[in-house]
Amino acid sequence: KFHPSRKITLILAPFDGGQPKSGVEEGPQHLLDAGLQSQLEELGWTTSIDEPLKDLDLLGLKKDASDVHGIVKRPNMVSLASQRIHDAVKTAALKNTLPLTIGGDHSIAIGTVSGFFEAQPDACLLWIDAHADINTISTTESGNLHGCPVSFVMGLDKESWPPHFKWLRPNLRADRIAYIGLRDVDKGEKKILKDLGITAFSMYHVDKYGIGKVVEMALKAINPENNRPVHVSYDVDAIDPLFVQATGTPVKDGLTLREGLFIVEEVAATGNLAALDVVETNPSLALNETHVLDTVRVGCAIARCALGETLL
Ligand code: EXY
Ligand code: MN
Ligand code: MN
Ligand code: MN
Repeated sequence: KFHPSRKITLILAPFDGGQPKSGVEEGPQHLLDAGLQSQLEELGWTTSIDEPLKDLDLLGLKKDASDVHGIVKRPNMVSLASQRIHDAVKTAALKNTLPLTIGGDHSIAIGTVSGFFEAQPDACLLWIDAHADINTISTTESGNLHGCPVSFVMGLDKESWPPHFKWLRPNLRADRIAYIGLRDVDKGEKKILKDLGITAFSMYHVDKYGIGKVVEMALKAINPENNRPVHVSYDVDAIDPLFVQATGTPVKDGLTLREGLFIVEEVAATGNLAALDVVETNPSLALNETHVLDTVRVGCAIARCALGETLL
């Protein structure tokens, strides 16, 4: 429904500033090397590539020891990168192409979500993750901004924001986001989810209702008339580490690979997918080459299933 012309802007976000482990910035190149672009073209999409971080001195920014705000690490680096990504996603969406952003760590969603919702204010967001990524500047215990993107785009605890984020206009409402796959949620995050009444399906709910019902309930909550553009922000750690080993914060007892792909197959079937992020593949955290290939293949499969690949 939203992309009859089937054009994708592939936005590369080789970014690791939202967390401490190097290697996640190599994710985009690995997915490209695995043939992502031709796989999407095979499905009938035209693709073009945008590299919004290309002329940012990421290595230099990473070395800047003064880039801290209390316990929060690298607010300047994360802000600069997310602003570039915000502009790229917004521009892609306004050109009637589907922004597919490849990370990189999940802090880049500060840019993808805020940018997409500026272009499509009626959109809704499905966040697929083992984690809720909704810590605020006050609740974060790690100081890693990849645990905080949702709180930024919702404007939570804005008084405490590092000054670098002045450019950011929060535009995500609590009734427009639903989570699937949660199983490692901090105490402070649980309180936020509860207080704001955010729709969240943990692995408990997947076990209780089955993935089919969970996806149905999640979409019903954020898109009751089935007429809103849907942004899916997909953290590969939602899927069990049996299938996805090469990621920075793996959590056991996750989605099976089929459950993980089914979620995006269902979104694809609604015809409403309008933006997609695939984040947190970190090839250097694998124990062997098979693990790297497995994880990278899962990243590509998520994109293909979201963009129309079917089993039959
Ligand atoms: N909740 C923890 C934190 O805030 O540090 C862990 C966050 C991990 C975030 C990963 C990418 O989804
Ligand atoms: Mn995440
Ligand atoms: Mn803007
Ligand atoms: Mn995660």
